[in-house]
Amino acid sequence: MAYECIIAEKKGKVGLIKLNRPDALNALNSMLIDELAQALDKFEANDKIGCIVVTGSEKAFAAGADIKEMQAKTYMEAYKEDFLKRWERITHCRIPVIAAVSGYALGGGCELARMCDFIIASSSAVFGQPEINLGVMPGAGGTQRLARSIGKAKTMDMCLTGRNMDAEEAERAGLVSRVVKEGNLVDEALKAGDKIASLSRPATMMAKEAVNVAFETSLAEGVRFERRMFHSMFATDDQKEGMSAFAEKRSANFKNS
Ligand code: DAK
Repeated sequence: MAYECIIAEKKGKVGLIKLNRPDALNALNSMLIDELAQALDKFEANDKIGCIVVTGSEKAFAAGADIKEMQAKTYMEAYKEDFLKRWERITHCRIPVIAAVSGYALGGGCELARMCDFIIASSSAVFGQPEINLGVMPGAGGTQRLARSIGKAKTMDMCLTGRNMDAEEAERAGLVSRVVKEGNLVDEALKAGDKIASLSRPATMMAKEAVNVAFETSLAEGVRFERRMFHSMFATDDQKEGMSAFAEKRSANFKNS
């Protein structure tokens, strides 16, 4: 399917989504967010796809929600149309999603990257929540998800001063899982995606679900949930295959069942 604001393509077992509004530094307008949701729906429904990579351009992952689109909105318009309602679609994706970030990831761009399961950044990546400079505040999880990644001090610093963080600081702070050379970003993210997609799809889905429970519940409840999930894996063919393959010194051939 042809999109206007994104490019979506299959790379083997990985779904690659490129945000594509170069003239606006990939500012996230409603059309882009809708198209992103549609592409996620399609990849998720395809059981041959085991992982999704979301990326932008070298200059910008995304410079935020589209300021020009929202500038003149009234409260009633925003409320009635439930403005920006599809933003969280990515957080409901059950298969793993990697953000591959180069250049600016600001405002909603930083929040969108953080909604993915993990972030691989190029050395040129810049993260920030500059909404305060516009007379507003983060609205897509910046004050909440960011605080869970990098703690109160850095979240307050970013949200209150609007200062940006470079890739090195973002990795040190725990926002980013790894930093790679500029130019290698998409290849490295696809390599990580390929590895995930070569594994048992139910196992990666369950591992993702269990990690996410850590952010919603107490430690005791989370550990109990993890143990029950682990028990349920003995009902899968992939557990039998993975463990037999290890014992027989061969590679596993997972069937996603
Ligand atoms: N929106 C619209 N257009 C943008 C944009 C944005 N966020 N960022 C850049 N552009 C456009 C510029 O207007 C310019 O367009 P033309 O003038 O050429 O037509 C073009 O992209 C190139 O930008 P610059 O000329 O400014 O490029 P520079 O290299 O000089 O500067 C920059 C790059 C990233 C430092 C600068 O563009 C910048 O400061 N951009 C704005 C960054 C920002 O403030 N972002 C936060 C936006 S507010 C919610 C969901 C999401 C949100 C809230 C609620 N819910 C679910 C409730 C999110 C809010 C935000 O993200």
